[in-house]
Amino acid sequence: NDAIATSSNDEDEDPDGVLARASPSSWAISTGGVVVSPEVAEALADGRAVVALESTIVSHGMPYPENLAMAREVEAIVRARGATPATIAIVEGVPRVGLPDADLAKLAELGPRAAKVSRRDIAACVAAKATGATTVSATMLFASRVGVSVFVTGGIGGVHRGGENSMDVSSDLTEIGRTPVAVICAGAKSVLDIPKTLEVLETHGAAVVGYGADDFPAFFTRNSGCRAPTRVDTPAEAAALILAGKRLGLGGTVFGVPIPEEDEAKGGKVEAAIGKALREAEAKNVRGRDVTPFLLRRVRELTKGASLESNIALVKNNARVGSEIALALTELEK
Ligand code: PSU
Ligand code: MN
Repeated sequence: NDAIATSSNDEDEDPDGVLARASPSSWAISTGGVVVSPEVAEALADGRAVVALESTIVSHGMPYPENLAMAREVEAIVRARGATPATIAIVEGVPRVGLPDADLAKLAELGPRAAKVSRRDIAACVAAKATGATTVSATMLFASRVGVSVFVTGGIGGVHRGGENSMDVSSDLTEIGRTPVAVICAGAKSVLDIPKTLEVLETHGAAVVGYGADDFPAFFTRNSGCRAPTRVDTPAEAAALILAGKRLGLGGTVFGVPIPEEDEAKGGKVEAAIGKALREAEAKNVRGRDVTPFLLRRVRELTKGASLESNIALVKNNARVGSEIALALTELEK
């Protein structure tokens, strides 16, 4: 990969001193100031499968210590399938692709005290030398910069209910339209307006695919009542679609993988919690980037942790599917 120059500790190669801050010593660095771990850099150089992972799901999406256990398990699932995990975050102002475990643990412990960084917030976080967890949009951007094409997470952001008035539309949607990375997720939560989310994805030219499903899934439930425009059923089919988009210079793709049946939220319990959480957010006037973390936390509390179990189960499932898709893509790109 031409974008990545392997580091030596030569001062001329590192005029900004990024490498000096980026211990351990043998880091590789891309031209854009994005630091790639040696494990990920080697996998990319060898044309092996790499799976990007986000960090806002760790800091803001789940409580400590379940968040750390989930992040480590997901990395282990990716490795067990023969791919290389690349967790992405900004650590003391340095965007990192492939996070040392100590940094992952620190982000998990910081939780919502870490900055939540979407595309909009990247420059400010880097300039302040701050530590921030990357959302789907910022994670896609850094993955794409270093040549990682497949990214696994839980759910994407979308158009919030009432978004036609508040204009609260996640930057995840515009990012999927413009950045050539495949996002493997369980769809969008019904805290969001799913039909409007699909409309905005279309507006931005984002490819939307049901994976083994006709519907675009609704995170806790397998069906949203909204059909995905495309369906694939195998990793090879998914990889062929990703490759076609890459070759034509198109934007990204979102694959909606339904939550496994045995982990699906049952009996309307989560739906009731979502309704209550939405009313509370309205009453408390929660706005902007605080909305999604607030809703996730309240749904978890109101379901007494049942939503957290489903959430962890679906992320692990996405890691298995995403690894298979990444492996299939490397086969096609050989
Ligand atoms: N949905 C989840 N879990 C999450 C998020 C969304 O089920 O952790 C996070 C992701 O990082 C996503 C971000 O990119 O929230 C979207 O935030 P916003 O709605 O503020 O754009
Ligand atoms: Mn928002």
